[in-house]
Amino acid sequence: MIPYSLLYPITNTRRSAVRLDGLWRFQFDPESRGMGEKWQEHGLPDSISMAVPGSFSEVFTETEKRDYCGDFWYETEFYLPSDHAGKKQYIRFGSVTNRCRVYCNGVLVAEHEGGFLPVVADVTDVAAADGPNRLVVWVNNELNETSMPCGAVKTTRTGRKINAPYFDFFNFGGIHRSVWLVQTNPEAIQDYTVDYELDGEDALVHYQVVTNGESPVAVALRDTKGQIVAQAEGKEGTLKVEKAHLWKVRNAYLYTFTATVGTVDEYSAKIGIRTVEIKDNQFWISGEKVYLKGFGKHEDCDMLGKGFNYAVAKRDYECLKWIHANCFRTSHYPYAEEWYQMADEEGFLIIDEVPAVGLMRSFTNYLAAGTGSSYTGFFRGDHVEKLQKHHLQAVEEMIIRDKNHPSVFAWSIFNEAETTSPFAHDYFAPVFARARELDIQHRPLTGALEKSSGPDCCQVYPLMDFVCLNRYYGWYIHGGVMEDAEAEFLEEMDQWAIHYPGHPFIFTEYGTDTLPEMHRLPASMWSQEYQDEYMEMYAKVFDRYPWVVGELAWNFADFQTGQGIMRVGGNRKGVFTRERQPKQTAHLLRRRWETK
Ligand code: BDP
Repeated sequence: MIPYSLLYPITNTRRSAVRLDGLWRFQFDPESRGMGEKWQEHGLPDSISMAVPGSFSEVFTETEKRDYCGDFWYETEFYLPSDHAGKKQYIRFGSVTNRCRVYCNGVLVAEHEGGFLPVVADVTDVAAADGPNRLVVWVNNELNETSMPCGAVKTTRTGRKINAPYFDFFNFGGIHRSVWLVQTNPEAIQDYTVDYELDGEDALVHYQVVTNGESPVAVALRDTKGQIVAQAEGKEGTLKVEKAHLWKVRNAYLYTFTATVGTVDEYSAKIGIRTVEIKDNQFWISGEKVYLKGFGKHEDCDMLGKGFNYAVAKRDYECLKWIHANCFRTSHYPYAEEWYQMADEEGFLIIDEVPAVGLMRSFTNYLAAGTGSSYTGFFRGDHVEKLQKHHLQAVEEMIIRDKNHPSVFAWSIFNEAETTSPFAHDYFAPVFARARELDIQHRPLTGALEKSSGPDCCQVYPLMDFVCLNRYYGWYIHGGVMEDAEAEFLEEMDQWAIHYPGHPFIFTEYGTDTLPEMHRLPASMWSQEYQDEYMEMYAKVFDRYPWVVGELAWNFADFQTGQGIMRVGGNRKGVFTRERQPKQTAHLLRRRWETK
């Protein structure tokens, strides 16, 4: 069964969507008593208020609350719209991290594993017409080796559980994205898919609309002035657009695609007509060669944690435009859908990454990954089957959710997994195959490789259409000795040229932790000057190899991580600070990217 995530909620004359965001009730449940005491039925006995969307960790002032690991609960009430009779009602969460069970008036209506993709609950039969309806959500944020992302749970001497991630960002928990009450007719659109073909100046938009009934389907495409430019009938078909405006990088043109089902449903969304090709070792978007410039990002901000906020996203896009970026990777999980809508509109390219991070057993994974000493036998053991099941589920949910965004031009199947054993190949082959099967646009697939995944031993890059490298020569390796860093870097690049010719490569991570207040002459690690020298060295190496067709620096902004002797208030590799102000190197990248 395809996991339809109920299209992004919209309101029109046939369907409605109401945001349930705001202050919800919230309670920690360290002893996991709630279920036995039936909090799901009676409500939370001793709750406080909590912002939705938001991460609870980022608002508290006490260590135990910030680092809380275990079960926690949310509760709110909702009323059905007045015209609800004979309609279907759904509650849709953009995400709940890391897993949840949703109860409406005491009845279990949804269960979801994974914290970065939508959770949909059908509440039609349990929500009362005369409300209020009690919505209670059990959430758990414990990491393990079958969850996406992976990690473990440790217990302190006082018996307090804490998360021990195998990845380098704070494991923020909570309801991170908007919650909607969606109303549709019983017969409704479940999903739609578009694909493009260019025919001279014209474009063919091949479409499929999935409904749960037999009423006739009609589709129309409108230009930015609202004029219909093509129409068709049927659940599948082709729209011919004469003299099509193509969606181009940083020069987006969006049409409005509308599907109508008899008199019962209508769904509209913005689409961009564009093609994605790899030829001659390069990316071509809508027939134009594109060099990728930008960052790996995080959903991360002061006070919000991973909570989505329009103003923060808007600021990020303004910074991206200022620095002349054209691309980012949603490291290390699919972001809130609004990020993609904004990228569609601004003409940014996105490498959409599934939350497969930490597939390597290490509490300082970044160190193991950065230095290339990471083999831990991860893909052997009892956890693997379940992990792969969750991985496949996340790939399916991500592709179903994001496939129609013109900004999404590639899928990343993992970040820095342990790829050097044959077990890794056996693990990943079906996951890549499933992604290929699901995406009718056949977008290229990739994964981000850490240092150990070298050209001579990585078992997984042959599955990829282009290769993403995360490299830290000059930071984790030969930190402070730039000539050795450069020499070893060049040696590796020459090996890649021999082992995987004919494929484009991009850098999806390279960077140095840099304190905005620290200046040093001569440059030394952690200073603004060192970040500049490092970026200059990387630029020189990139420019030497014509098959390097993109540079996504690590990271767009400083971000929160767990505590550690190598983390000063988080990861400081941001080119911008966590407050989204430029470090010195932002100016250097801006100059380079203006003409690159
Ligand atoms: C890589 C990881 C990334 C880390 C980065 C770093 O992919 O999540 O934040 O290194 O060390 O290992 O900054």
